[in-house]
Amino acid sequence: MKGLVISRFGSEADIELPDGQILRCHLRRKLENIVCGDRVLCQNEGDHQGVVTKILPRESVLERPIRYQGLKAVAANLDQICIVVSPEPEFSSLILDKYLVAAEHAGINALIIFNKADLLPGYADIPQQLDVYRALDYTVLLTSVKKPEGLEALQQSLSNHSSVFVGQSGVGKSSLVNALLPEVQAQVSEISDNSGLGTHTTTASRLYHLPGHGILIDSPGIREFSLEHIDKKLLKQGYREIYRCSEFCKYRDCLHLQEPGCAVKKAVEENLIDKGRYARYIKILQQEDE
Ligand SMILES: Nc1nc2c(ncn2[C@@H]2O[C@H](COP(=O)(O)OP(=O)(O)OP(=O)(O)O)[C@@H](O)[C@H]2O)c(=O)[nH]1
Ligand SMILES: [Mg+2]
Ligand SMILES: [Zn+2]
Repeated sequence: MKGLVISRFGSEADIELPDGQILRCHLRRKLENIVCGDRVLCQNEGDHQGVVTKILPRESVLERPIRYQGLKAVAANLDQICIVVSPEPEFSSLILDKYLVAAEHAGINALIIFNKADLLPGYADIPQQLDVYRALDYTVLLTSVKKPEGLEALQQSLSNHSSVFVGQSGVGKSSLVNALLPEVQAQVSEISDNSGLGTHTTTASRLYHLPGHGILIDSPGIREFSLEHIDKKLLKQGYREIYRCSEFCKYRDCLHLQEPGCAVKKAVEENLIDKGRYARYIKILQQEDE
């Protein structure tokens, strides 16, 4: 029978069956890469145990590279990637850009959620930094779980979509899930005083149903989001304004470094392309670490 992957841990997964029941299933070795949001075929083997026999074709998949392991799927069958950022842990345009590149690469619409808006105006420069993204037609929502603020607008943006929350550990992904779905009690914990970083509270992705139609997947935060799997030529497609402009470069394979007749460099000089975005594109291109 058909099922939907609700959660995945080690060699097992929780599968939601058409009648709403959750069946804990064993995963065969060759089906090891199943993730939240996957639609699968499974068999009930009795005793509240089942086995997944097949992954049905995916409409979309968000992937990220894991060091020494290669590409790993994060979630499947999404139509929206919600990148959650916050003032604490420290906001990083570079990390945001990397998620956006991954979203563009996967062909999935991205939504930027600036959470912990209650910590403004101490960090009033961040909404300004986000204006660059608004100008690129990304939707940016300001939310606060503590105040609370912006949660209705967020709910509206999520309804009728299949979304995943991604972002650094500690930005408040699970807190937002709890605020949106009061019957859910996802585990949440404080940011470490020493490092100012999140403590990797969520250890496995988990799929929730939203009221009406819509799916929301909470994912574990990551400290580093490298883009090693993205081909250099594809990277520029991940920067949508660079991609649009590259059509006017003299050379089709222009990487916008020092090539003659580069329309992107010209647009940067003329302030038509944001200097910060271009600098980060170059930084990722040259694979520099922060
Ligand atoms: N001030 C403030 N704190 C918040 C807000 N949302 C979440 N927090 C706090 O941020 C901390 C981390 O929240 P989590 O929801 O566990 O963060 P997460 O993104 O799920 O972290 P991981 O599961 O590790 O990826 C907790 O102490 C929350 O109470 C907010 O809107 N304002
Ligand atoms: Mg969490
Ligand atoms: Zn160029």
